[in-house]
Parts: sequence; structure tokens; C-alpha cells
Amino acid sequence: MSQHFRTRRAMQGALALATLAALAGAARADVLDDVKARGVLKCGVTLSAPGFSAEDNNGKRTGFDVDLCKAIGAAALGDENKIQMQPMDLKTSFAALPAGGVDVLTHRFTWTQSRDIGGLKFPKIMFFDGQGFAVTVKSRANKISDLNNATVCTAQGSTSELIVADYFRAHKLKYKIVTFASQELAWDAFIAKRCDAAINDRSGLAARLAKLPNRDEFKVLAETVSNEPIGPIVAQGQPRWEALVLFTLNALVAAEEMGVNQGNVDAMLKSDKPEVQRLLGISGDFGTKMGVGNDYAYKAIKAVGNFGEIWDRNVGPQTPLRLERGHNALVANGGLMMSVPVR
Ligand SMILES: N[C@@H](CCC(=O)N[C@@H](CS)C(=O)NCC(=O)O)C(=O)O
Repeated sequence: MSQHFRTRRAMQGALALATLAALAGAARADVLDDVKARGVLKCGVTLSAPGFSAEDNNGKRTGFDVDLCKAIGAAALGDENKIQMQPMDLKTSFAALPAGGVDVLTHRFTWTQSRDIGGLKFPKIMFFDGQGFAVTVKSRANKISDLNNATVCTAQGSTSELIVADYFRAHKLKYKIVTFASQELAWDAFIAKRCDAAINDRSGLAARLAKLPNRDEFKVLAETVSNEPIGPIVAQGQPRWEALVLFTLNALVAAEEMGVNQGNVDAMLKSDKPEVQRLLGISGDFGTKMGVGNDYAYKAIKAVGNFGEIWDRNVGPQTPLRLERGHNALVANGGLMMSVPVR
């Protein structure tokens, strides 16, 4: 066995033990019980990505990620206002889950193998995205190969770090990556021209471009360099909580599939369709089996509407982000979004 291998293995072992010890030390009791006893749901959200999680002119935080937090609050506590949002960056978010600082991250984080086996669970993909590069129009870069020798800005610990390394190496392009403590800081550096390009989820780039007064001076290159399956995150080892988060998110998608929305959900309580009756808790006992009321999905839909309504309100074609549904359309409409059967 080479010295190198021994050292590396020893290091990995020590790291794994340290992670386990940290998780065990910080192990939480039942998160659903915690949330109910506290009477407040704590969600970790992005610092500032308009359309996803940002403060409006009245200092009220709104967006797609905020709506997912409200839906979970409505399902768990019967009231979407019993939530507390904690804006946090990539570095602090993941540690906050096992430590109990937050109950769920309704963030813009990608489901990856290392995060999953590292103790984070992604109950449902709520946003199919991919990463791209933003550049200045002035740079005359039209495709990624024009970025040879470029300096690229991104956030520490983001999926982008590996994506840039893999992509540029595979295409024999030279690059310099500069990482920041948050995506917010990375973007500011790009805007200040400290780097030639910024890489992020295409939705994240759209969000940050939407708030620029001089947005016409920037563009996003057409190539998408990765798949980014994004969704809320819970700590591992919390099966009740994971199920409630999963089936609350699932209900938002199922509602769109069934034609149930925020405006008609009360009328739909009288629907004679068995699937609608099960979704809204008129029949069955899915809610009580998960530790909440049978009307958990009704409460969530009443609070924020179905998945399509959440999309349209926050990031859709009529908003500054102008995002088409694309992969996020229902399977019935040619997209990838579908619910787990409510039966
Ligand atoms: N999807 C990527 C990137 C996530 C990301 O950059 N999210 C943006 C929001 S669009 C952000 O601001 N994250 C918090 C931060 O970096 O401070 C990942 O999971 O690593």
C-alpha cells in the first residue's frame, strides 16, 4: 500500500467519522414534533434572488422558494403565516439542518450524490434547471469556447466549481475560477467586472439579471452545461418530516394535474372525483397517517395555489424573470414535472 493511499484513506476515514460525530451530536428529535411544539416552521432561504426569495419594496420576502415554505407551514401547522424565514448562504445552510437551526431549506440547491449521502435529503425535485454562463455583451463572447483564459466567478461549495473544472478541462480551455462566500458576492464581483463570466443555475442568472438597471449590457450564453435537479432539503433520519415535505410539495403538482387551484379549491371539496377527494382529504386518512390533519394538502393549495400558479406568480413569462415552463411543464404538457400518485 503506498504512503499516498494510506494517508488519503486515513484522511477520508477521519473526515467520515467527524461528519458522523457531528451529525450524531446534533441529532434532532422528531422534526415534525418540534415544529408543532414550537408552532412555527423555520425555513432557510436564499439571501436575495428576485422571483425566488427576496424582499419586496415593503420589506416583505416573496418568491417561489418562499411559497414552498408557506405551503409546508400550512400543511404542518394549518397556517402559512406561522413561518420564519432565515436567509442564509450556501456555506451556512447545510450545517443548519442537522443542527436544528432550520427545519427545511427551500433554497436553490441541487440534488447531488455527495450532498445526499452526506446527510441531506431532497424529497422532491421542484425545479429542473441547468447551469449557464453570464457575460457582458461588450466581451463579444457568444459561446463557451470564447471563454478560453476567462476568469469565472461563483460561490464556494456550489455545484458550479466542479462543473467549470470538468467542462473547461474536457474542452481544453484555460480558466481561472474565483469563489466567494455567497452567490450574491460572486455576482457583485462579476458586475464590478472583476471576472469575465459568472456561472450559476440559469434561473439564478435570470433572477439576478432581472434586478439590474443595465440588464441589456449582459447576456446568458445559450449552452447549458449541466443538469440541476433542485428542490427543498431536509436532514436525513427524519422519515415523518421527509414524508410530510414530500407529499406537501407533491400535492402542489397533483393539484395542477387535477385542475385544482387556489381559486377553486373550496368548490373542489365537493368534487365527485375520487382522486380529488383523496388529495383534499375528503376521503382517506393520508394526513393523520403522516401526523397532520387530513386537510394538509387543501391548506397548502389554499395558501399558495398549485405548482403552475406558483410558477406564474413568481418566475413565469409575466414576471421580470420571464421564465417559460420548459422542463418544468407537467408531463402531460411535454415537461418532466409529475406527482407521485395520491392513492
Ligand atoms: N444549484 C447550485 C447553485 C445554488 C445557488 O447558487 N443558489 C443561489 C440562488 S439562485 C444562491 O444565492 N445561493 C445562496 C448563496 O450562494 O449565497 C448548487 O446547488 O450548488
